Amino acid sequence: MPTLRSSPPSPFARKVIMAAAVAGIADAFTIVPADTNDANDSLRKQNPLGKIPCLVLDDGTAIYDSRVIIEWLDMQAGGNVLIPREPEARLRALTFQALCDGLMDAAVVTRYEMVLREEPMRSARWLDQQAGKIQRALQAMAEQAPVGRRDIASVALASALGYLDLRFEGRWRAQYPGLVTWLDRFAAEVPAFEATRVKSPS
Ligand SMILES: N[C@@H](CCC(=O)N[C@@H](CS)C(=O)NCC(=O)O)C(=O)O
Repeated sequence: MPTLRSSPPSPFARKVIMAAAVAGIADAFTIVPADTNDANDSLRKQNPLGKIPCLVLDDGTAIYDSRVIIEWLDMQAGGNVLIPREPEARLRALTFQALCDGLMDAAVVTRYEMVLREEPMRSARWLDQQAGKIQRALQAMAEQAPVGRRDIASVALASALGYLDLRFEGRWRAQYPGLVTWLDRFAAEVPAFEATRVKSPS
């Protein structure tokens, strides 16, 4: 049985776990927790970048990053499930996923800067640059939020907004009521969203 090296707060891991559920193949892998800060964790042998999520197949082949794991899931589900086959829809969904991943990247490095560096060591310029990415991405998400079928675009959007709720106290909500409505609907339709929500963040 393939294993997913992962950790609950990771928005990229959550995206993969929700995508498996949306594709109807939640049992495609079992989850094996990984500690990205532990040099002795086998994760660094599986993924030289030491990042999660990382999917390890039965023959030991490691698949990363999350976008490639999504490709794998789509193949397992028979194709055209998470990633539309029709070229225009495919590029739109993948670009939207890149937008959501980019927001998550900016939010994750902001979190690292705040947690790992003492206040005087933090770079206000760097943090501003990340905040700008998050703001512009939210604006684009509000304008282009996916409608209709649940594919990687909607799963990625739910992961991104969920991470802002987890680490940034949901401050996005006041400015983007349309996205709040969108996320409420996603949560109602996709039980994996609530099932993967971190209840008591550390
Ligand atoms: N592009 C990667 C990003 C993954 C990522 O940034 N994962 C974070 C956790 S959310 C991580 O492993 N950080 C540990 C590190 O960078 O050493 C993906 O899509 O999987």
